[in-house]
Amino acid sequence: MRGDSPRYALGTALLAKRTVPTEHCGAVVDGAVVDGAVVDGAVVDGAVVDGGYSAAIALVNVRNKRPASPTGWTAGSSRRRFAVEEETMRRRRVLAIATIMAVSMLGVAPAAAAEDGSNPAIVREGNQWHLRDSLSGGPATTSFFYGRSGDTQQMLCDWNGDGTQTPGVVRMTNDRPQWLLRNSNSGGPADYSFIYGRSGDRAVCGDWNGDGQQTPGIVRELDDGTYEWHLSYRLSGGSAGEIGVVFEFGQDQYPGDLPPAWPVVGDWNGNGYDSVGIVQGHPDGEMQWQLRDATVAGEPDFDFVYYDRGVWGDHLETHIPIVGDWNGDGQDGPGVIRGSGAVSPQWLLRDEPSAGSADHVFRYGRHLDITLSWR
Ligand SMILES: [Ca+2]
Ligand SMILES: [Ca+2]
Ligand SMILES: [Ca+2]
Ligand SMILES: [Ca+2]
Repeated sequence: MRGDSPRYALGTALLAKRTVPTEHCGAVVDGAVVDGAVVDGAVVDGAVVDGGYSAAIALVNVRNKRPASPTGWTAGSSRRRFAVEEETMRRRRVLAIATIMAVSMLGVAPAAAAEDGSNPAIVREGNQWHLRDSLSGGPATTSFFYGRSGDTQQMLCDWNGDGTQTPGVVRMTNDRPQWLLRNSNSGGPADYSFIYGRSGDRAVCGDWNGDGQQTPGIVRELDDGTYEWHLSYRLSGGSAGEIGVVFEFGQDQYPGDLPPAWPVVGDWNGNGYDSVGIVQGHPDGEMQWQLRDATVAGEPDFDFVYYDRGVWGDHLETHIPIVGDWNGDGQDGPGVIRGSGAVSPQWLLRDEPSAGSADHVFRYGRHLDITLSWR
């Protein structure tokens, strides 16, 4: 398969032109080949970008680590010094070209907003973010590192109201959940950092008040399986009553058993306000969605089964709910991501919040990736 890959072939050709010491060449070639994703990429969508990213980093590392001048060339005639400088410049040019080519060819594109509806995103090993800009399998269109592998929760929301959803993570700090939110789809420091919630809470985010800015929420399971929702209007900590609303909605009918009832949030009626819901897995394999349009206690506005072939308590095959506005009409719909160890997870997405068949089906990511939507 390697010989079929233009990425590998051109990367090798470019790298072979360079005259850096052998061990540095080896590092780059190892990066290009081992992570070069020809093997991974053929099996699992999205892996190609890993290779691009690693190769690009490897090139940068080589440039940084390379000795300032080759041994034996440090002293000599002006002609020799000129030769050293020219050689250095030539290497820099080749390295720059190789880096640019590796970055552009291997798919490490600058962060860009998705234009239409929601699209797939995955987080691998807790802090490797891969975003794709269409409802289809293939390489990621934006990849970056954010957070730490030990962070407990990952999400994508529009924290600053500019129309683009960007990462947020929750990290346990002194047994309290620390929220670290960033305004761009790239690596770097958090733009907002605060403590919110308790250990054991599940984190969500949404635009609860319709102002275009998405803010945190937490879901706390009470002793009887009832879910208590705390929705905040601010990007800061504070007591529940001061910064938002608190109410109960939904109940895990089989508390302590697998699968759990998953909390979900979305704009089910397309009015610009996000609200709440739960997805209850049942022993017969049905996934029941109970969604409410208001952020107060009450009966579900939608109650339907979407996907009836879930596998109860089977650790080898997972069925994880996902929510997104897949067709870009302003209304969120349900989805199920079906995964098992051997193949790339299958995304089964539906436009309407109702029972029926999937409108969008594709494979993206790897088993045990965290699956998210973004726009
Ligand atoms: Ca934003
Ligand atoms: Ca808001
Ligand atoms: Ca709504
Ligand atoms: Ca929609």
